Amino acid sequence: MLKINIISIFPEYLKPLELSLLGKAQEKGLIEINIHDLRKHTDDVHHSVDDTPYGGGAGMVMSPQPWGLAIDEVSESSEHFDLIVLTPAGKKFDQKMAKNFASKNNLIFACGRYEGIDARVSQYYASKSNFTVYEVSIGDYVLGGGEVATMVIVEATARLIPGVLGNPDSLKEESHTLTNKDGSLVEYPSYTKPANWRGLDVPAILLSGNHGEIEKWRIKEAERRTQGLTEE
Ligand code: JBK
Repeated sequence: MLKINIISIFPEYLKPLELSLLGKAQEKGLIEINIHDLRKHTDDVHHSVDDTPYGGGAGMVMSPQPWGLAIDEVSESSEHFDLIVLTPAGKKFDQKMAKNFASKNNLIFACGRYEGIDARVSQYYASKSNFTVYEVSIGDYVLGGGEVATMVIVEATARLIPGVLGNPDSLKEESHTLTNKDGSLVEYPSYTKPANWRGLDVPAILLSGNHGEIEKWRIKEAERRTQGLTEE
């Protein structure tokens, strides 16, 4: 079973992970998600989690001590842990990374805020033999912190675990029709009833019953769409 621990200063931000698909997966015992408040691991009266950067500059940096205590607490067992640190400077998240995470037993997500987490946190856990550390970004834009990025990665990862999706055929489809030669996701246009809606017809080929021709048409349309997205 995949155990996911998420550490954040805004644990309530991650509540949506208890709903719908992922909530059901937890009820079924397919995954376990535990959300932790970083501030529980502060000792000062103000529960501060950040400080000014050495070397000067704008913004604040998250202190290593609470992160160390929080990560130690969720990794007490002798198992292997994959620590995922969300940062705009990380490696870009993709479907291949989701498949890798879905094959793991213990994921820990560290959601940074401010200007990031003291670099020694990644350095320290990367040096431990029972840890693999990944610095990951979901894209080149500025977020308030790693919480939403964590939700994206958890959703993309959990749905790849057998039994999480109601219909396992939707995973199969993705592995051929919806992936082009670069490994990018592509999707053909979909239609359902009625066959004519506000004067617009469903392409006749889809009503022909010729499955070979339908498949060819879908691949052609998917490729056309992918080009439309990449050309700008
Ligand atoms: C961004 O994962 N990210 O992409 C991310 C995490 C934390 C802050 C950010 O601005 N982009």
